[in-house]
Amino acid sequence: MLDPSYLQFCLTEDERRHFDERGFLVVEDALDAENLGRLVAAVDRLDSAHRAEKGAGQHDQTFFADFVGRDPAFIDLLDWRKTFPKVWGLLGWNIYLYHSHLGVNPPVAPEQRGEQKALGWHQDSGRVNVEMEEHPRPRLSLKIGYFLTDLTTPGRGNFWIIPGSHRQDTLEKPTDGVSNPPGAMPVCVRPGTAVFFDRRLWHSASPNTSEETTRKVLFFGYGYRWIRPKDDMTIPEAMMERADPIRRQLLGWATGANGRYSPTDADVPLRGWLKEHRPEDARNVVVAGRD
Ligand SMILES: O=C(O)CCC(=O)C(=O)O
Repeated sequence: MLDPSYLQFCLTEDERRHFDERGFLVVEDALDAENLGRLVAAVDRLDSAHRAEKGAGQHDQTFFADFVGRDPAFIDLLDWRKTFPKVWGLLGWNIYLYHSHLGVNPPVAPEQRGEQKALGWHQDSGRVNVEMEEHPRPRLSLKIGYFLTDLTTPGRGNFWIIPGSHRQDTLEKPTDGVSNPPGAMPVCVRPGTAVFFDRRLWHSASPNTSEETTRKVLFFGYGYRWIRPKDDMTIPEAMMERADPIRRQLLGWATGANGRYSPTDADVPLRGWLKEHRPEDARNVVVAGRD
């Protein structure tokens, strides 16, 4: 449940400028040790069950979409005090969670450690990048990656980005087929760090070539309510019922289809809360981030 203590974590002008210009934002210590422990335990439970079901081996990666309803610890991140105010600061109030996925990335098999392979550089949202006629493409959504394990050193399955590439509709890759494009860098962060990125930022996963550190990460994608969900959004009924109105908004609840295009107050309780507590963010237009 949002309360006035959230307001101390609103997006600052420097953060807005950084996100607009560089396409990402790093929020250190977004999670404290207790919450990290709770989240890692929830990831481990889900991962063990998933591995058993798939018969996965010790070097196999877990990619698990639509995980958010699988544990109360995950749902609590939806409107997390240290990050959520920055989400509404960047996108405005007509938002919801359109996608979530988690990754558990153990070290690759020793014989694969030296392999040179191109990273999978992409912008998010698939066909959106082909069918939007506007250039540069519009922002539309962002993701937060919560890094739960130590990624201060490259080679541990770090998330890679090309800062400032979010207004580029195409990416030129080196012709040798394996090197990274100019400006590419691994995101090296401590456990508990949240990394926001514009869906257009060119980014990639990378192999974990370390000897023993398994990477664990949670990605939360927020977008406008008129964007279709990318997940099935399998939220247990009891969890939906327990959620307060703003969480329900974030989980995709609406008065009806048109409530996603022309929202009433009941569709967007976040706007009501902002009107009362942060009127400058309740305005009707998103002035930030226009290209
Ligand atoms: O797992 C990663 O580091 C990359 C995630 C990614 O590519 C994405 O969220 O689109």
